[in-house]
Amino acid sequence: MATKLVVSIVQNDDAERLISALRDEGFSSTKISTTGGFLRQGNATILAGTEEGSVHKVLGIIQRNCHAYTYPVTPPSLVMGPREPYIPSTAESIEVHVGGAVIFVLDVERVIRY
Ligand code: 2BA
Repeated sequence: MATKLVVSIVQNDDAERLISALRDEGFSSTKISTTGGFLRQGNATILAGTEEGSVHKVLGIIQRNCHAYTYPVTPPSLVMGPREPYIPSTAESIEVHVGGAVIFVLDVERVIRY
């Protein structure tokens, strides 16, 4: 059966619980500490290699253990204008919705262990 790699980007607070839940269901995983390109906040990327037939189980575990949240972002209070800096009218904080998990399922060509 084909092997798949489930790459899930989750928030740090959910990562340990997710790894434990995967282990409890018999799935190996690797956690990488990563940083979101938009918010520039730390998050976690979990790699889980598994048989194609088990991908739905892995996705279910991720769904049950990862939660969406909103992150307040305050735009810069002073913005450079064409002539001089100015304070934008939307200086109050806005909320960015993040996750629960962003998941990519990849085909794996070969698995090699030395
Ligand atoms: P960040 O890049 O820090 O993005 C955090 C949240 O900010 C995103 O949540 C999304 O709601 C918002 N956002 C991202 N880029 C935006 C933009 N150009 N304009 C407006 N809002 C934007 P999620 O979509 O749930 O993504 C959570 C994290 O998953 C991301 O953190 C990033 O680390 C990763 N991610 C999401 N999509 C990705 C992709 N296509 N490729 C690689 N990593 C991705």
